[in-house]
Amino acid sequence: MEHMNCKDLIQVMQPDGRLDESAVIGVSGEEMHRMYRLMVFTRLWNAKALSLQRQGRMGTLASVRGQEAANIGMGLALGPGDWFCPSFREYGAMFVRGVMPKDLFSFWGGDERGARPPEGSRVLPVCITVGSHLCHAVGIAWGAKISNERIAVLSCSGDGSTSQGDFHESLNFAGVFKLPVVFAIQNNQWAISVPLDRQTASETLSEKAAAYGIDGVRVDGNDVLAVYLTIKRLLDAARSEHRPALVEMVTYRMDDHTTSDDASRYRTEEMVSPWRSKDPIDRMRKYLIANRGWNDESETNMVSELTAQVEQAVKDYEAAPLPQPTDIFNHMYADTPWNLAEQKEELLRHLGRSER
Ligand SMILES: Cc1ncc(C[n+]2csc(CCOP(=O)(O)OP(=O)(O)O)c2C)c(N)n1
Ligand SMILES: [Mg+2]
Repeated sequence: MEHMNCKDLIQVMQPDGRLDESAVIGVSGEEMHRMYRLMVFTRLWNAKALSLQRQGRMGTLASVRGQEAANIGMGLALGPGDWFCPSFREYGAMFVRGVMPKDLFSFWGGDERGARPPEGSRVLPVCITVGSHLCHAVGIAWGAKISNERIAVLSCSGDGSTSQGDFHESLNFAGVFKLPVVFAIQNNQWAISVPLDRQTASETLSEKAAAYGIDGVRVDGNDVLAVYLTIKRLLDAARSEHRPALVEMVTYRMDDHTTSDDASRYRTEEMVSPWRSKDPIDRMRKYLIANRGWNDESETNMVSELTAQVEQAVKDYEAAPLPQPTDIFNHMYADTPWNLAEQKEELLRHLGRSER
């Protein structure tokens, strides 16, 4: 792996479930089952969230279907003291890190309280502003280096983020100051309706690392083991040698950009169908069936157990008292400026007259 060209694709499990066992020494069967379980949970949570949105029980959602391996591989690769800086399509990684499934329903339900990762989880809130959190990741990494804290920071953003100034500034700064940060890119081939070939003229995203003097690695993003092993290695190097890196995870966005989008207006079934056979969950299931004693019964039991967990999260989300309309004035400033205070008062008066 060490001597690979940054454009080469790292893969350890093929789409049919065949595994290069020599590449995964040190990963136990139990860990593989856990990876599979977490990917399935993420898919079930996502399907439920889409359904809630369609029923008017939740707001907009950016579906993660097809990207579960990239999510879970990242989440599991993090060390206990490391920070994770997500954008908006990383629920699986956030769950691994301790973010509650009910809280992400709340977040996409427009409730501010769902935006707060648990204390100590070392996860930043969902970041909708494309690429801006890469600067935060760099800031955390710089702080850790200055205070001699032996941790690494992992950011995750999309292929679209690589066209943002923030991406350039962050990678440049990390390279110059030799910061313990790994920039993971979920290259799902689309930024809403913009395909990758309109995003960049580079052959790969990983090769962009060369411009910043940092390591660039390209990995099969639908291969959970490859993602996990690669990012773990990069985070170890970031932590112990202050060696920043860029890792491109090659995957595919199987659904619309969000529930507000209709991808059939800009992409055809012929474009999507080759990716169906590369599904990250089917791949792991095939391997587990052939090699680790997985069967229909274990599958059924696991799915019903995980479905019950998702249903419980829906109950908890819907049982929470509704947020107040005046919440829109909170959380922005430590001290509310006079004009916002006035507007809040006005809204309260209005609510007093009409709805309450
Ligand atoms: C700074 C900024 N510009 C534009 C948008 C609108 N927007 C939301 S998601 C998105 C595309 C992001 O594509 P990519 O980075 O590939 O991530 P993906 O959605 O594919 O996961 C855009 C343009 C935004 N949220 N922030
Ligand atoms: Mg994208």
